[in-house]
Amino acid sequence: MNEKELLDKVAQAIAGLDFDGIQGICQQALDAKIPAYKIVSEGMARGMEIVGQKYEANEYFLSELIAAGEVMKDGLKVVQPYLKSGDIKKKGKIALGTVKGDLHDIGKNVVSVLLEAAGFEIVDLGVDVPAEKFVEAVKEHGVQIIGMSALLTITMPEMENTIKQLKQAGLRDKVKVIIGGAPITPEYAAKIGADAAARDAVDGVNICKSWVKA
Ligand code: B12
Repeated sequence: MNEKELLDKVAQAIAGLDFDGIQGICQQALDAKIPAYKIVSEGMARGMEIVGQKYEANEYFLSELIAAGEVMKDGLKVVQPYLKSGDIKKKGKIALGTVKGDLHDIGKNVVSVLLEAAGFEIVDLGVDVPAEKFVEAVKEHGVQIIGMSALLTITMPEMENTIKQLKQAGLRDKVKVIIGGAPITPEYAAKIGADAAARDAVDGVNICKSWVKA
């Protein structure tokens, strides 16, 4: 099986809720020397996207969504040890959270795994995170980057609110702000004064890496 077929198999194992098969397939992909990073970003994340589409098409319901998340966690147990970055020095600290009113965290968690693999230290603020908590993270943890996720159009304004509060606290110049989630566009990022919008997790990781290069 070639790389694409193996990555498809990983995606299908997640989309098909294959609890028994996922770890074996991940191991097979690792044995075939596919980078762990790719297994997560092009296999698992793709699988979760398919699950999202099935949910929207009423083929899957909440129980399947939860099950898919568990299958992904099982797969990560096999892949995660290989994700550990070679650098001992951490690249930087990032506070990640899903904004207030929004409970979607599957995408944020994929981003978190990949950022960690890229050498970043993650302060995961969880879901339903009010603006003040992001501000606190900058003060208390000295994070250099804030990553906000929103999947609902009605919670997108919370991103703008967070940026406003960062400005009010005099902290806006101390951090870079990246936003992501299905409804997020570069135009929206520019409008609310964020530094960047990520198309997907890999794009987000590359943007964060470019910020800490100097
Ligand atoms: C799973 C899901 C849920 C699950 C969430 C479980 C969980 N723990 O996350 C449950 C069932 C709980 C749920 C609830 C609701 N949901 Co919902 N949900 C989805 C669904 C099907 C998939 C989302 C997903 O996980 N995708 C897979 C991940 C991997 O993709 P992703 O999130 O886009 O993330 C990627 C990128 O966007 C990016 N990214 C994301 N965040 C960030 C952040 C940073 C910093 C960076 C760099 C990158 C990044 O990287 C990720 C990987 O590449 C979507 C539809 C869809 N197809 O998107 C609807 C969807 C988002 N939900 C929707 C709605 C309406 C709701 C509810 C209001 C439903 C209801 N009536 O109760 C509630 C709201 C609950 C709340 N307050 O948040 C709507 C939103 C409509 C809108 N435009 O606002 C959608 C679009 C479905 C639809 N078409 O109607 N939902």
